[in-house]
Amino acid sequence: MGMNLAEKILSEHLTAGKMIPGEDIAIKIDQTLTQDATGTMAYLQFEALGLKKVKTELSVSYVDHNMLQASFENADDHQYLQSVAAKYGIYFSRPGNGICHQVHLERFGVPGKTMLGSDSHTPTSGGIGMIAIGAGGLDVAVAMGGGPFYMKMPEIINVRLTGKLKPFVTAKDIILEVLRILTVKGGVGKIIEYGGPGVASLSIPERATITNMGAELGATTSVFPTDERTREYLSFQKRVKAYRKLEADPDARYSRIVEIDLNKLEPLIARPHSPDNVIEVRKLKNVAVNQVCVGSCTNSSLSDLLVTAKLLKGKRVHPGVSMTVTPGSKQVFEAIAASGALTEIIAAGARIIESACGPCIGMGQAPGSGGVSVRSFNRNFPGRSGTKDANVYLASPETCVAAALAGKIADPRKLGKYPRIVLPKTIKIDDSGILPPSKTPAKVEIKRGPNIAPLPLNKPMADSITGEVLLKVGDNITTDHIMPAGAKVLPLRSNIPKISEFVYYLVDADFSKRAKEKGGGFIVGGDNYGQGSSREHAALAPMYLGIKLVAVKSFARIHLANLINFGILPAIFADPGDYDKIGQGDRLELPDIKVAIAKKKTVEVFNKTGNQKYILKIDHLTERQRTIIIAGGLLNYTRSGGN
Ligand code: MIC
Ligand code: SF4
Repeated sequence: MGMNLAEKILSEHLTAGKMIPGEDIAIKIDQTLTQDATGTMAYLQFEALGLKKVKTELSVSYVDHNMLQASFENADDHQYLQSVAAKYGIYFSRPGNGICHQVHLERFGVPGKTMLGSDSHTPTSGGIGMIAIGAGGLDVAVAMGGGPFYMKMPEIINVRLTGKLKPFVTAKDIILEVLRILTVKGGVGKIIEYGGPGVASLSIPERATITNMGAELGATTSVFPTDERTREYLSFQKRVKAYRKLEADPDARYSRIVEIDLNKLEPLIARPHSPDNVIEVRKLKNVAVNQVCVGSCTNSSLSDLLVTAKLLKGKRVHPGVSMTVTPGSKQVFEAIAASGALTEIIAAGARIIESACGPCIGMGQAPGSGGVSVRSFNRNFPGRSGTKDANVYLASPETCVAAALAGKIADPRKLGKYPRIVLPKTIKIDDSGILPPSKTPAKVEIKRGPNIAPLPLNKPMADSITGEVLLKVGDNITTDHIMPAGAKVLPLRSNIPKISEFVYYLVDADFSKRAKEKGGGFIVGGDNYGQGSSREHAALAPMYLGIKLVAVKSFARIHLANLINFGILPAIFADPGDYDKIGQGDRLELPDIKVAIAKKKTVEVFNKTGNQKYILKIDHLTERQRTIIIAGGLLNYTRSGGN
């Protein structure tokens, strides 16, 4: 029987287990990527491993998130990251060089390789045929140390593309359609493998837009086959040697096939506050818009910005709209400057932002109160823009421009003839924004500013635990709810005691105070708990506050792994109906929990307040994960000789 593409790449990297969906496997990791907001923790953890050098083929440390330097914290962290990279054999992409995923695709992605990145949009490089997976910083630190990455073998879903996109219908509309079909939890435990005759018509940046937003499906990763378009892209990047032809065998099998006829697609838009809340743009009438943002790791490639410029050319942004444009990388920035496209964007009245995540993560450009923002980004979770009551819509750059010009959500097909974009034949390749590691690492001193607080460690699991339900939340809780980002909180990423004050603060401003007063406790949640980002701070900071158990109906993949890594027991209601019986403030008792974690498939919970008993499942935990939780997290486990 033939293999699909994901199986082929995974089998080349398999170090343990059988590739049967749901079975535990371990894979060798060739490349790692970190960004600054998760990187400081990842490198503190790497340092704690006591190694001289990374053991991967390639590791890159990017600075793209914490770019506003309103005070000393971010600049201090950048210096720390630069010195760590120089010392431990890691390439360092300087602030200003671009958004990690865009730069990685351009300069480092290699078809057929595996990558682990401390950012949930790491699968962007799946556009070039990599198996690129997002994970918590600690997992990435372990991978840099040469350790394999453990996961459950995902099911492989095939999205079969046929036909060709019509003018003004884009790659963004393809992934929005996939989100409409599969929803934000439809990809959990799955790899999305694209195929079919429609693939050939998509450029690499277009494929990367699609694999990037596979993160919004909750998927482990997404991957495209490679072909002549891949070769062209690599040759454009003067890296044609990295090309390798990769495709599924003709008789490959998939757990499900989703067919999308590109001819039938039309411009789509995700409404507040979820990327799967998708509707046709034409159906939204009279939605006035205050802000439009083009950029982010999902839509900031050269062609995205060239089309933005062409559509804006000679026109003016509506007086009621503030429009921002963010080039994804220094390469894109220089190219739009050289071609004159930048001038057209500026002339139309858009505001230009440096190559970074920027508004996507609430690092500036928060909309006004109650504001409507249309963005070419990938997430529109509540509060993420920096404004609690803002309404964020997600759409293609083309739809963004239509909104910017009309002052309201508008069908881009009304903009006239689709402009012809001609990419330059060659592009200036200048890697001066990427610093190679030092040739004399022994001489490099690590620079640690006062913003970097020591890493807190958890205690081993007690024999029995009691505590209060400190918070009860609903379905699809995102890590942006648990550990908000934004310009105020992000600079505290290297300081767990300080950042822990913001846990759940947009949901319940007293949460952190209450957790401290009660000496920790439990969290109860619904389905798809912890979707969204890879930030391990959403587990690490609750751990610091004494959270011992998170009981939910189901988990998102990366957050589940992060809870385990920090020694918090992630348990699932055996009877989802029990969720309704538990109330916030209830006192729970989990007797003999340590023995149960070590040996059983379930744990018993006694609700002292409601006088009830519930059963929580823990059979999703592997033996290794159980030992990690009992040890009080992966760092304790590794220190005591576990691997
Ligand atoms: C995001 O898009 O939410 C982030 C910010 O890039 C996160 C990482 C982080 O929180 O630092 C992600 O996607 O993993
Ligand atoms: Fe940055 Fe936004 Fe991409 Fe996250 S989703 S890496 S914040 S651009």
